[in-house]
Formats: sequence, C-alpha cells, structure tokens
Amino acid sequence: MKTSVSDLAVLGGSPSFTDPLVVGRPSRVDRRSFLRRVERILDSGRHSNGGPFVEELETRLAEIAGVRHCVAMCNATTAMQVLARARGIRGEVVMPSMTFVATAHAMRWVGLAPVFCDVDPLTGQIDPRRARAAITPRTGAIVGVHLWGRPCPAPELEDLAAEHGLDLYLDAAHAIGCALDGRPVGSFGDAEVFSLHATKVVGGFEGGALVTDDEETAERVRSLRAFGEGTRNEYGGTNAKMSEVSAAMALTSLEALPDTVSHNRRNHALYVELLERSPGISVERFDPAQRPNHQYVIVRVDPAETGMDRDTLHRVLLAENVITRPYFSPACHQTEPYTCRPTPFPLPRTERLAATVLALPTGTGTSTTDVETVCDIVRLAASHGDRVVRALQAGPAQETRHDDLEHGSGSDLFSARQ
Ligand code: T4K
Repeated sequence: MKTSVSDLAVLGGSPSFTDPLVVGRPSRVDRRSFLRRVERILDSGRHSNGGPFVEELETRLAEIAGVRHCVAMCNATTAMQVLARARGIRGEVVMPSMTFVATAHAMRWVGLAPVFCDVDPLTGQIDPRRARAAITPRTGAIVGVHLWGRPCPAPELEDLAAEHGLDLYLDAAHAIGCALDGRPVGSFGDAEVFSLHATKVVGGFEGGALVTDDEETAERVRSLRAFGEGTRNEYGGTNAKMSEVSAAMALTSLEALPDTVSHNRRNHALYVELLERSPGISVERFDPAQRPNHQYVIVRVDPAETGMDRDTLHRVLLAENVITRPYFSPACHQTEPYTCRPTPFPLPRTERLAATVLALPTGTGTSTTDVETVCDIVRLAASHGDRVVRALQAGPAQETRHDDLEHGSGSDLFSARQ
C-alpha cells in the first residue's frame, strides 16, 4: 500500500502492479460452457450464415430488450450503418458528441451528416433541449447514446422525434440490461443497437445486435446484413453477419451477466466510498432504479482542486501499470474528420467533460484489492497534484517504460491476469 506521495512510481517508487490492470478487460466466462458450445459448432459444421447459436442469442437479447425482434451482427458500428440504410434516412443526424467516435462514423460512413448537440452537465447524457435546437429541415434522425452503462433520457427523445416526424435510434453499446422506470433499454425509439465487443459487459469477441419492435425494420435489416437478399434497393446489401463462435461466446457471457454486474456494482461502490473524500475527484454516480450495468467507472478530475489535470492522473496511473482510458476524449467534434466543419453550436459542457473524465479499471478481472490500490494512488496523486506535475515536468525515468507500454503493440496488456 502506498502511504506517502514519494511512493508513487512517477516520483521514483515501484509500480503497484506487475501485470497491467486495464480498463476494458473482457468479463470472465465459464470456459467449459463456452468450449462445449464450440465443440457443437465444430461437430455440426455450421459456422455462420444463421446457425442455432445466433438464433438463440437473438431470442435471448430480444427478451432482455422487451421487443419482438433482434438481428445479431458482426459489431455495433456496422449494425448502426445497416439500420440507417434499412430505414432509408438521408441528410443530417442529431447526436451527442460525448460518445465513442463509432457513433458518428457509422452515420457518416453511410453518407449522413452528424450534427452534434450538447449534453447534460450532470449526467453526460444527450440533452433533449439541445437536441431540439439542432433539428433543421435537413434532419433525418436523432441518435441518442446511453452513456457509460446507464440510460439516456430516451422517452424525451421519443417525444421529440415524434413531434418532428423523425427516426430515433439509440446507441446502446454500453447499456445492455439497463432500464428506465422498468422499461428495458432496447425498447426505445425505432431501434436500438447493443455492442457485444470483447470490452463490453456481454462480449462475443466482436459482435453487435439490433433490437426493435418494428417488423419491417427487422426484416430489412436481416436482409441487408446478408448481401441484401430478398430486397431491392439502390445499395444492395453488405455482409454484417455474426459467426456462430461469436454467438457462442456472447451466450456464455450473457449467462455470466448477473455476476458480472454484481461484481461491477461492488467495485463501483468501493470506488465511491474510497474516493468520495478526495477533493477534486468525483466518481460518476448511478441511480439504482435505472438498473445500471456499471460498464465503466468514470471519475472527473478537477484541476483547480487537485492541482493536476486528467492527463496527469492518467500518466500517474500508467506509471503504476494501471491502464486507464479517457472515455470520451477527444469528443467526436474534436476529432477528424469532424473538426473540418465547425459545429453549429458551441458544446461547452461536452468539452468540459472531455477534458476531465477518466475511466478506471473495473470488470471481473479487477478485484477489491485492485480497486483499493488504485484508489490509494488516485488519493495520493490528487492531494499532491502540484508536486506530481513538477515531477512529471522534470521527466521521471519510470514514464518512458510505461509510455512504451501504452503506445507499443499492446501485447503486454494481454498477459497473465484473468
Ligand atoms: N457506440 C459506443 C458508445 C461505443 O462505446 C462503441 C464501442 C461503439 C458504438 C461501437 O461498438 P463496436 O462496433 O465496437 O461493437 C474500445 C472498443 O474497441 C469499442 O468497442 C468500445 N466502444 C470503446 C469504448 O472501447 P478502444 O479504441 O478504446 O479499444 P482498445 O483496443 O484501446 O481497448 C480498450 C481497452 O480494453 C484497453 O485497455 C485494452 C482492453 N482490451 C481490449 C481488447 C480488445 C482487453 O483487455 N482485451 C481485448 O480483447 O475501443
């Protein structure tokens, strides 16, 4: 345990972790259960193009979302592209900039123009009033994002979309299993899209799933995901199918979801408890009524109170072998190719968040002891921010090694820990 600021690795102490502790480590699954499914895939000879595991996964995810249809695909980004094509929308799409850049790229890739609106400063979620202000005669759809493992104000967005006759899609990449007033995420808007990427609470190595109650949308998406068979449209179709092995992994991961979420909830509660008296560090809180899945533990770093900025804390942790992620910085409008076109509105809340947020490790690979160690480091750094900043300006030896780790091939991140 580090008790003095001079114990920090950036100030010459030893790194706290031998093996990297990373944000985004895949959730633990029952290996035997997964391998049994793989055996069945190999025995059956059905590897893709609509096998029994994909069908079973679709049934399970539709149940979780409380809708009639689910179409599993190769990832969430492609699923959002297929959705936009299936619905035939054109023009501009209003969306928050405080999201992973995939939300914007997916729309741009199919010829739509993202128009970014600001977020609620307290929750980081899309602000429906700001979304309203961004609607023009060119708007074709609104895309809401359920950020960090809790729902965005989807009912307000539904009202807004209905009022203007627009499509509403929800990027639910982070929010599988969440709910708003008992209504499950997955059931809002015209369709929602889950990510089943390795780093998500339910992972299928790679994967995405579109859920909707609208039969026509589901049918068109189903067709477009497999080369457009059975539909005639100007784009044909694409190959967005999910393989059986991904579905087998996603099903196994889904079985572990209650344990994964409980584990994440405990981690989150411990972060809150251990950091709540640390001036200038605030842990994002979640309303239990929204059934948060605690996909991410997000802290905000106040430079005025701590004497250091978010990037400094990231570097302090990196030196300790704790690999954090600034989800989401830069915000979409601050990154290519969106910087070339000024946003029609200033996005001060998004920019403030993008400058201050940091995702800390959680998930089943992060233990209680790991969280306690990370919190010790954060508390020490935050209460001696000026000293840490001075030390980093002087260029400590430790940093080079850990910068290499971050910017190198990354293979070191994937060793040892389970
Ligand atoms: N919408 C939103 C709001 C999203 O957050 C995302 C994806 C999408 C849409 C699109 O969903 P997909 O098309 O991917 O289904 C990662 C994920 O690749 C991405 O899926 C995720 N969001 C995003 C938030 O995080 P990066 O660029 O941060 O990935 P990377 O390689 O830096 O890995 C992140 C961390 O996870 C590292 O600390 C290492 C760790 N990791 C990663 C992988 C792949 C592991 O420990 N094991 C692994 O296998 O994007």
